[in-house]
Amino acid sequence: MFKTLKENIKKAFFLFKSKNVTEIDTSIVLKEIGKALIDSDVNHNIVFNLIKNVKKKSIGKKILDPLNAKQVIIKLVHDELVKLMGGKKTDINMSGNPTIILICGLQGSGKTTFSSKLAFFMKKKGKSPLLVAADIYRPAAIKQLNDISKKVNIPIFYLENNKDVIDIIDKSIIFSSKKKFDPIIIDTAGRLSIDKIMMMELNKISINFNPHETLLVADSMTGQDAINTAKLFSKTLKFDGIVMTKLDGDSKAGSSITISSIINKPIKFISYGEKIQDIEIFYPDRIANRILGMGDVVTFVEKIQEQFNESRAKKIYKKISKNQFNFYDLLDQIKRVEKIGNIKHIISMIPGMDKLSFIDKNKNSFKKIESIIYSMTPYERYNPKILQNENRKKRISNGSGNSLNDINLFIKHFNQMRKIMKHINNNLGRNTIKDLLLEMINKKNKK
Ligand SMILES: Nc1nc2c(ncn2[C@@H]2O[C@H](COP(=O)(O)OP(=O)(O)OP(=O)(O)O)[C@@H](O)[C@H]2O)c(=O)[nH]1
Ligand SMILES: [Mg+2]
Repeated sequence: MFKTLKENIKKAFFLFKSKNVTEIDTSIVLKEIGKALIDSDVNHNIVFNLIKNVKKKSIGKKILDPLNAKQVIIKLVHDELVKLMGGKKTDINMSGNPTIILICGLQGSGKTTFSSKLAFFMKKKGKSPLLVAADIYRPAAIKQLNDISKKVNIPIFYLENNKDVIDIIDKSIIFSSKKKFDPIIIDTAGRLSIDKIMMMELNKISINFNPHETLLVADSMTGQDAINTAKLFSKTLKFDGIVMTKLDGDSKAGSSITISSIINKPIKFISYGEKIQDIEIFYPDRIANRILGMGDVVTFVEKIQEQFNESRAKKIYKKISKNQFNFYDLLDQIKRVEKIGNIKHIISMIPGMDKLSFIDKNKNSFKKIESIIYSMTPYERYNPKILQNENRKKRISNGSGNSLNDINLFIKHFNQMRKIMKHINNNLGRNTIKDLLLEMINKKNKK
């Protein structure tokens, strides 16, 4: 997610070379950041304003050396990005009894996939969702929804030969009242472009059932087109929020940064892969952290928490913030992450983790790292520092079947990862990982 943008922003910071950073150096770096944003399909005017604001705010800030300059600029760009992405996360309205959620969007934007993901997401939160197949045009639509939902045991309502959407939805509501399903997620038909028939149908559904939440699904891979489509939709249909899909496709991801400020509607969810669990609530500040290479430890830990117990997750927060993360912890996380799926995505959430070139992102496996850690003694796993010793490294190399060079690289990257985690925790101000971690720990303690 945002891979190219992230890499280009990272490269921009390498331009802070000289020991004494000048205003010209800052301008050069900001220009490159601007280019990176434009390359990812963020609109020129928005980039221009963002850079202008950052420049203005950087004047008078004590910028001494490259490291300090990078921190200042990251913080300022972070704040601008968060603002652009709508500031805070916006919840969906679940106040109905049952709640009706209408999913709409262009053909192929990812409505059916998202509807199932959302149902799965709700189920994990303890709800009993019902999926309604309201795409009456594409013959395979019911089967598609059925196939996905069967795998995860989510009920689906459909009337095979019925071509009256209003009647189908009406009956699905009666059905769900009897069976106590809540929420009802309605997957509608899409069109290649916005046309009268589709908009009339959606409006008819909207007027008849007054959904508690109407979500527009936008394909992030279509870049500016996603924004234009959302603009047109907003002219004829009342919707409450946007879902950006296919964020795993890297190009043009910039549309997700700007769409909500242009349309004036919040992004509520993002979807980023073929797996049913590849869905997240949209948190602007966490996404800004990821774009700026600060990772997103909070979402990472939440993902782990979904799978495992809370006290374990809390321990990890504390270890990261105290710089006590060791090889045991890394191994433990790897085991858990492997079960969660989408390794590439998970890696992007952990600051510095992408540095671990050992991770075989395509095969979804951390086998090499695991073999190295398994060849360490318990004492070594708890005390990463003692692995400076050559004899220990040679023993691990022989034991794990990896070259000494591999062992050295792994240890180097592990130390870099710890340093980055520590650096992030120590050096950045509000709205950063440290605050989020503390906030979450406090919230959990209060419960
Ligand atoms: N990589 C990736 N593919 C996705 C994602 N969401 C959907 N897709 C794929 O995009 C294609 C279209 O997705 P659908 O969910 O069928 O889209 P739709 O909007 O329901 O399409 P229509 O019903 O034809 O209008 C399918 O091949 C999905 O597997 C995503 O987040 N990432
Ligand atoms: Mg569909």
